[in-house]
Amino acid sequence: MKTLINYFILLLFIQISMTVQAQNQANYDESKVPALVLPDPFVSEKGMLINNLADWEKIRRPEIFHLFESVVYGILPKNFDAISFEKVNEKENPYPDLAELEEVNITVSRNGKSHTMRINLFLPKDKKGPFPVILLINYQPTYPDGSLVDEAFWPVSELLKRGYATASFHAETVAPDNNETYKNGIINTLYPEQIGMPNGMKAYGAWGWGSMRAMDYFEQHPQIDSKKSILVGHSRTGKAALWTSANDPRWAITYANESGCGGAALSRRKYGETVEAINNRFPYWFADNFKKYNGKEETLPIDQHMLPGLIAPRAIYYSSAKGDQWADPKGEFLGIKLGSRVYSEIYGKKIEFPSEFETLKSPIHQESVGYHIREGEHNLTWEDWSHFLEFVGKNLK
Ligand code: GTR
Repeated sequence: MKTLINYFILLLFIQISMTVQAQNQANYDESKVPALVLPDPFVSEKGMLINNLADWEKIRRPEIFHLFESVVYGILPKNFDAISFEKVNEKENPYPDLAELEEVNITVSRNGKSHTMRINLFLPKDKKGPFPVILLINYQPTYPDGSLVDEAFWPVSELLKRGYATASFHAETVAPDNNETYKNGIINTLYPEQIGMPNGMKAYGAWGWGSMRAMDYFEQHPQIDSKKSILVGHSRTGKAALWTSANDPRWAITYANESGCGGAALSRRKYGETVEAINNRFPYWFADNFKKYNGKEETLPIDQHMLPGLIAPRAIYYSSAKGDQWADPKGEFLGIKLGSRVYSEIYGKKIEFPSEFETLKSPIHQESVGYHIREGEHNLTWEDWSHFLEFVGKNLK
């Protein structure tokens, strides 16, 4: 036992020192950012100019989706044989006056095997549904005191008071956030054929799959207005939220807070966290193919400014923190600013982003696309939520 504990302490120590080393070696100097030559979202692989909805949806969107699936995130499998929902009663409801708590086991089977994941859903009490719902993909396995909610990160009571239902599931319930154990969830049980495939699913595919199963639950729930479903992720789960929504059109609004490298930020800027840094520290997040671009971001057939177009015309929101240079706030801003062109040029949304990042007035809330940057460090704070909720108020139709 003692040896095992020592082993985990050693692993933790190695992980922390790899992080510090990677962050210290990163480029934070704008003058060293390479001149950006980005792939064009509006030119097809055969060189055809894409400037209308039919060509976008029939030709270019599928091309871009396929590239993200094969070289960045890996497959998010959609097939299974059966799904069932069972309410359990294990934890105390932290909001007996404000909410009904539903702890739900979702069991999915495929090829004779099954996996059970858990979501926790709070429904406003003494208000009339059906309610819009906000799902947070949470990666804190359990809060230190064993509670279901940490208000500093997931402000459940504020959301309930504003008339939203809100739910979360822990990433661990479908794929542990760990290089040694990430397969010990749906990958081993339900989708073992994905193992070893260069474009096979890893943690992001699995976390996206979990979000889709939560949506399956919302869709059959009489107290939820599933057409008004909102998906939220911070950092690693912000990347997962974006990939989920690119796969699943049932999400009305998608919010990625400080999702950085492999999420909001342009990879070609090589500012802060790079493709190599993220693949070395988290080899189990993205498809194995992504590793081919370690140090060679300029050879990627896509860049992250092409990701919002996969979610369009549904609403999308990004945010950054000035103290979170590792996530490259300017790269995140450019990701959404350039990404919003599909919203305006193909879907006719009214969007005007400021041209300069350095002088922008935050928040920027446009039709279906929004962004803010705040002071402070890497975190999902009430300030982030409150800007986002204002955007939701304007865009949830
Ligand atoms: C960091 C990682 C980032 C981001 C972050 C987080 O260590 O480098 O890409 O995902 O973790 O999830 O908090």
